[in-house]
Amino acid sequence: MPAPTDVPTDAPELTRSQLSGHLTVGNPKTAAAGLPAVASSLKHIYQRAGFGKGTKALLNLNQTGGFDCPSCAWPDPEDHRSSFEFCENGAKALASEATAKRATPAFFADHSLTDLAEMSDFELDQAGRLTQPMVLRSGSAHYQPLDWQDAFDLVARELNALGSPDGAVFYTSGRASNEAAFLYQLFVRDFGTNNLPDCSNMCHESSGLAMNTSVGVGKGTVTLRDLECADVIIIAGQNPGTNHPRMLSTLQKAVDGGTHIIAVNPLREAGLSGFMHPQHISGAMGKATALAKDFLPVKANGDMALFRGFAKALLEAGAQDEAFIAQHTTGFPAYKAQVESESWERIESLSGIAKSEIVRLAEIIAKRRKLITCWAMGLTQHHNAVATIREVIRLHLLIGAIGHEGAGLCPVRGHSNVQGDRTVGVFEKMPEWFHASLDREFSIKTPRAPGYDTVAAIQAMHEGKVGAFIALGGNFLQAAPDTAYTAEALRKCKLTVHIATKLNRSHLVHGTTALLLPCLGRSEADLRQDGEDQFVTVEDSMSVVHASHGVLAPASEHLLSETQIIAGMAAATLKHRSRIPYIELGQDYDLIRDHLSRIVPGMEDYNERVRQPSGFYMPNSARHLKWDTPEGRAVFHTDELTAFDPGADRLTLQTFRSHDQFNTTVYGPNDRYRGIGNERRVIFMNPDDVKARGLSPMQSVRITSHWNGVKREASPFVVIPYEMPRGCCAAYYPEASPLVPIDSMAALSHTPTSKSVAVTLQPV
Ligand SMILES: Nc1nc2c(c(=O)[nH]1)N[C@H]1C(S)=C(S)[C@@H](COP(=O)(O)OP(=O)(O)OC[C@H]3O[C@@H](n4cnc5c(=O)[nH]c(N)nc54)[C@H](O)[C@@H]3O)O[C@H]1N2
Ligand SMILES: Nc1nc2c(c(=O)[nH]1)N[C@H]1C(S)=C(S)[C@@H](COP(=O)(O)OP(=O)(O)OC[C@H]3O[C@@H](n4cnc5c(=O)[nH]c(N)nc54)[C@H](O)[C@@H]3O)O[C@H]1N2
Ligand SMILES: [Mo]
Repeated sequence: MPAPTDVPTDAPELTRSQLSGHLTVGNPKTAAAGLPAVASSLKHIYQRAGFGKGTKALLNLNQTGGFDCPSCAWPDPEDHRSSFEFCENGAKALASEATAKRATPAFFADHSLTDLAEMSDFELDQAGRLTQPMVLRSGSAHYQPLDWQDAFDLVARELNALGSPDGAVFYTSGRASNEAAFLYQLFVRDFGTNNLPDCSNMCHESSGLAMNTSVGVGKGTVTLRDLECADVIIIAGQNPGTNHPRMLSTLQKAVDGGTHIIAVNPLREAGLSGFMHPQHISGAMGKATALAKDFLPVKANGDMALFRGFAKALLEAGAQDEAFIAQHTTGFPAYKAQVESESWERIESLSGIAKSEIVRLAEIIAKRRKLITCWAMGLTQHHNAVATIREVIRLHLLIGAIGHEGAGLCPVRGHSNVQGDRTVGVFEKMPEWFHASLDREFSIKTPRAPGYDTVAAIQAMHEGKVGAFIALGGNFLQAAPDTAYTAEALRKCKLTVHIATKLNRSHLVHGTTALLLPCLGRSEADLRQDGEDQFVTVEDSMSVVHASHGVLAPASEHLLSETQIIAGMAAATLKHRSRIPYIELGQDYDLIRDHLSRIVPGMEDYNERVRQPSGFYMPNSARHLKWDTPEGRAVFHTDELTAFDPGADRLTLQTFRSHDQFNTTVYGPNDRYRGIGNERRVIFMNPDDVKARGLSPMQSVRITSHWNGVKREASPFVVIPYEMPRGCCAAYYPEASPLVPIDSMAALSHTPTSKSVAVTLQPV
């Protein structure tokens, strides 16, 4: 792979964001939600969608018979939904989809590609919902409207002109429904490739891999009910107040019932400290429930050391569950020896947490064995992510904290249906049983060679091996690492296609020809050709599959559902080469669910069971103490203890989310809980690191990242002193994504190391 050169990689046309000049800095909050969250929800929804539509939208959000929230994947309570079962950030996601603004053909006639490239990501999103299929032809300065059939024929021509089906890449973002995702992967495999990278490759891939190889399932093993009755909940590398706000009401219930919460995070995030339930009088009045009893300010990537410390303390106290270990696991003696030979000095220095603290908390864990660990991107996006998560799993195996009520593993998923997309086949390397099932069901022969994951896809595009890039949702350019490198990669394609609801920067950094195919959002009514209303299904972070019924009027009469768009592309591309009736499947989702009920174990009688008000639960072998590993047991792997070392005089940068964004969609310029107003180009640093570098608060700096001898730069960012361990710093994604090296990936999972970037700073 040709290495990127040491040029300023933050090319202005790729980010278009400058300092606002209006930055305000206040004290970080010590509790999340409360009335400001209610006020913010209502403001977003009524300003963007209008009063009538906004009210209808909110009353149907996460209700039985309504639609699933398009924001995060946190589950809905089964028995006690309030009529406002949503959070501030769910309301923002919905407001963004239900906006009254439209990016019509007239908008594109008024704005050339060059004009659009001048806009910020926020402004692009503010253009509103896409209304018609649009094409950017080679040499043209504008996107122009075209008919749906012409769009499908264009895709078909380009795909069929490729030398090999492997010359096409089909990306998926985790918002696609089970029905759309299933039809998509069916088309892709029928066409002849497994090139199905998805956002999961950048997200929880490390969790799936660690769990599959240790306990034989790639998903969480707990339910909401388990969380409510756990003795101890560890929340590591996750910021629920912003990214999974509905989790806070579950945590509040747990705390009310006596659960001890331990937060593990370099930053004291507001949602970890306290919660003001906006639907309870005391919460709305500003009275917070304290959530985490203990807060461990771990060093960046110090988690593996911390969890090994817990294991060491438990072993030293003889607190392991010998019966569980003997009956259910393999590999324990080697792991035990490894832990015993690890020194406390090294554990303390890598984690940044004192032995006395680790031992004190290990005693609490040992006494009260119902342990659940929740984690997200703070654990998955590091070089040693798989080993770190396996260390978490080993702690659970050591004390038998899995497979019984109130105990287990809880990777908190991101996108609302990212888990379901995997279940139904969006994966570049699905297991053989899935291929065999597909082949049997449709009398086809799907290819078996693994396809490209996200990073491999970008590298292949860069090498000129990819002619067509198709995206089912998402914002590939801004979500991927190494923005400039990814932009070069996309520009080498002959065709780039985006199935999308709203305009984003990936639509402006395009192949020779580009298509925008506008689809219905999840909140919108989806009618069959016979006029009957139909619904889609999704799977939440705790493996509950349920229906989602759109209720709002579609943003434009020209929109098709994602499933119909996929069917149109498939039928035009494969014509008589395939016997699969794509158009029929795209019209009637019950037919797709019938196929799924015969293909995916656990989805039997799908159509019937998903019509039950709360849906149904997908089976989870580890939850029932069945170990679907080659060893037939839960596995203690021996992973060497490591922590990222950025090098002398460098800091470890993490790229994370503000309170005002959903991934690459920026809702606004504020980060209320961290006290930041009107600016996204900030870098949070320990005050002593600011001083030691001769910098001062509010000063503008250029950030340079260092990897394999290559430098990448992004500028300017304003220095904000903030409480965190020395050696760490943090900036928002996607502004800081140009700094994440394409070839810096987690071992085994290939997840870009968005939370472990070695950086230096220079004043500008
Ligand atoms: N409103 C909103 N909701 C969202 C999203 C959104 O953008 N906006 N995104 C969705 C998606 S796709 C996902 S994957 C999730 C993401 O949810 P999170 O994983 O919560 O997202 P991040 O903002 O990346 O936050 C990572 C957290 O980990 C901490 N952290 C960083 N490095 C380390 C480390 O080395 N160790 C430890 N222990 N902690 C560390 C950070 O300080 C931060 O609190 O949220 C989903 N929900
Ligand atoms: N530096 C850095 N990079 C990261 C991360 C990080 O923490 N740091 N996090 C990573 C993670 S966890 C993830 S999951 C990825 C996210 O990567 P993606 O999923 O690719 O990105 P999103 O920003 O969620 O995609 C937003 C776009 O989706 C489209 N969209 C919205 N709703 C719909 C819909 O219903 N249907 C369709 N077809 N399109 C729709 C809109 O056009 C919108 O602009 O980013 C990753 N990138
Ligand atoms: Mo994610």
